[in-house]
Amino acid sequence: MALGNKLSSRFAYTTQQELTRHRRAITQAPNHPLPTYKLVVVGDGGVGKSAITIQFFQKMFVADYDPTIEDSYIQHTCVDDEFCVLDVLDTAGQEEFSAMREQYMRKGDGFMIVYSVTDPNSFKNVPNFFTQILRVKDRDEYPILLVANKVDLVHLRKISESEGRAMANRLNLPYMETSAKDPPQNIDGAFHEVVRIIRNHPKELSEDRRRRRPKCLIM
Ligand SMILES: Nc1nc2c(ncn2[C@@H]2O[C@H](COP(=O)(O)OP(=O)(O)OP(=O)(O)O)[C@@H](O)[C@H]2O)c(=O)[nH]1
Ligand SMILES: [Mg+2]
Repeated sequence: MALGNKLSSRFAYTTQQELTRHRRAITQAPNHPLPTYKLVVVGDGGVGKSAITIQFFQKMFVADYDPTIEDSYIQHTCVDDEFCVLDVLDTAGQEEFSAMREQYMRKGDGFMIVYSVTDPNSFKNVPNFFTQILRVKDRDEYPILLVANKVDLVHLRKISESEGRAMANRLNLPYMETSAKDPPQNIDGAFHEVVRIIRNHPKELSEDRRRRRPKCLIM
């Protein structure tokens, strides 16, 4: 038992060190060739933002509901034969944390607006998230994917695919249906699609990157 504890703490320490080194390597090396995409997952509380994110990063379904304050995940990934670093921010949907929204919206290169097909209120709130992102970014369009989650709950479904697509058309957004429950549906597909959408918006991305890059002062 004692040995087991010792071993696990040593391994945890080694893993933490490796993780820190790894994070530095992928986020701080100035000439690192891999592009980093910051994705922000937004939407009402309980729609499945954390379940989607954890299914993508850890390949497991979290059945319990534990409201998020803010969690972030980072990982190399390959989209259409090109490697990149995905840095995903899983945000709080609960109203009590809504004051933090503008702050995390400023950080995103691309967004997923998630609603649950079993929750009409979360669907009604989609335009609010959409307009808030555009306002914070001061743009009239931005890389955003509309995600209709929990499509496995066929008998509890209240928002049909055609209603979802009509909303996406109205806001001029691409649309995907997902389920985070095993077997997952379209989870990798949704994250990869946001990367594609960002890649197709080179101007927005390069402007944001330029703003974040430290300036070099020549004396
Ligand atoms: N059947 C089913 N349940 C899901 C799915 N996605 C999430 N859930 C469940 O819905 C509940 C809420 O999911 P979360 O991922 O915690 O929701 P959230 O959007 O992160 O909520 P906040 O952190 O409060 O904003 C949990 O019990 C999940 O297991 C899904 O695709 N299908
Ligand atoms: Mg959550």
